[in-house]
Amino acid sequence: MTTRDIDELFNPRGLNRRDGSQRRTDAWVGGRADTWHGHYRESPAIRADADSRRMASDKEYAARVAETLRRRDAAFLNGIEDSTGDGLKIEPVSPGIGVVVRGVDMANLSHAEVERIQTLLMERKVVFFRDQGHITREEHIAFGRRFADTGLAFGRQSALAASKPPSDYPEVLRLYSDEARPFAASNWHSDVTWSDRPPLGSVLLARKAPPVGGDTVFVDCIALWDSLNPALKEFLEGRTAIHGRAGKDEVEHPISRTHPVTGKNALYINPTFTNSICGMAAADSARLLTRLYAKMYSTPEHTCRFQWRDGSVAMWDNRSCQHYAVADFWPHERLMERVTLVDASEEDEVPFWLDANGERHYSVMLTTRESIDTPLGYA
Ligand SMILES: O=C(O)CCC(=O)C(=O)O
Ligand SMILES: [Fe+2]
Repeated sequence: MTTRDIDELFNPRGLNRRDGSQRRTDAWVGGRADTWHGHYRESPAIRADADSRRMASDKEYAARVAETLRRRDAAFLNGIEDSTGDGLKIEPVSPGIGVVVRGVDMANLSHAEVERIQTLLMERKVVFFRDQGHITREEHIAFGRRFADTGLAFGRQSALAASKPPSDYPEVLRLYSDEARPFAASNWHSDVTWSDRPPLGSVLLARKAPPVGGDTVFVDCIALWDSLNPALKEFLEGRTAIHGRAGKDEVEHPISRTHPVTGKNALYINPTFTNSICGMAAADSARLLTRLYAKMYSTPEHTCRFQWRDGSVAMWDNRSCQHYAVADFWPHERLMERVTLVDASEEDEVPFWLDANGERHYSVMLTTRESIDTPLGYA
């Protein structure tokens, strides 16, 4: 595919199309500017594993998908109680990503609850709990260990933790901001993609939520991958991008990352850590990344937004979603504590793309692991 072909894929359509009478000079590709006439089916179709383009032309097929979605959403909206009778109530935050699970005490989880939460995490990419302010740091860590191993701030990378003042809980990352120390991770990212072993996920607890603002937004990267034009998917599949700092902590990750549990592919680039697409001229890579980001971060259909209260928790799958902490709450205090989850096996922990023959193509660290001693930011 040539650069021209790629440009064509991103050309505005519908109301925003370029024609003789209407000459847009921007390169906007987000929102619905690159839309096609069936776009309103796109996000629902992804949830049903359906083909939105076929839905546009095949009415019977579309009706079957509609039925599937009605049933699925009704089940969710009823806050279904599991057949195992675990008494958990679930409440979707959006149709595709995010779910609040009620009736959980993180300090006291049954085996069935762990399994249910794990399943929900795989399906919904981020799971929220309320009213967990009572849990101790030990219990926070112990909760994480029901699902995976726990790491330090950067997952397997211990460097920063080692440089911090010793604490009784090196596994608990404290994120504090107030008037004098304003801070928010207000940049789209998935954690630690400058490493070849980014953490599997995190369990973030609001010890003190601001009275207003400071929400966190999550975006579903599997839906983002699915929503790309098929020709662009084909172009990107098997390609890699460089993340990190030149000569310091550079790693080559697949752009389409296959999830080790669900087998689904996620769009695995982010403007915080990704530098360039391999095998493309710098200008072409920059242009394509910019367009992909514009699409990724301006499609609210694939996002959910969580409003924190004291004791609220977000547990995310770092392989299938990205997040952004909204920096609108200054001068208020916001204190978050995070336990970082890592895979037990390096085989699953190192990102990979699974090709059609079932072969895994792993990320490659371009600098030595030791050179990650001074990581990029905290995220
Ligand atoms: O503060 C937040 O809401 C998110 C912070 C963050 O990016 C992280 O913990 O990885
Ligand atoms: Fe983060």
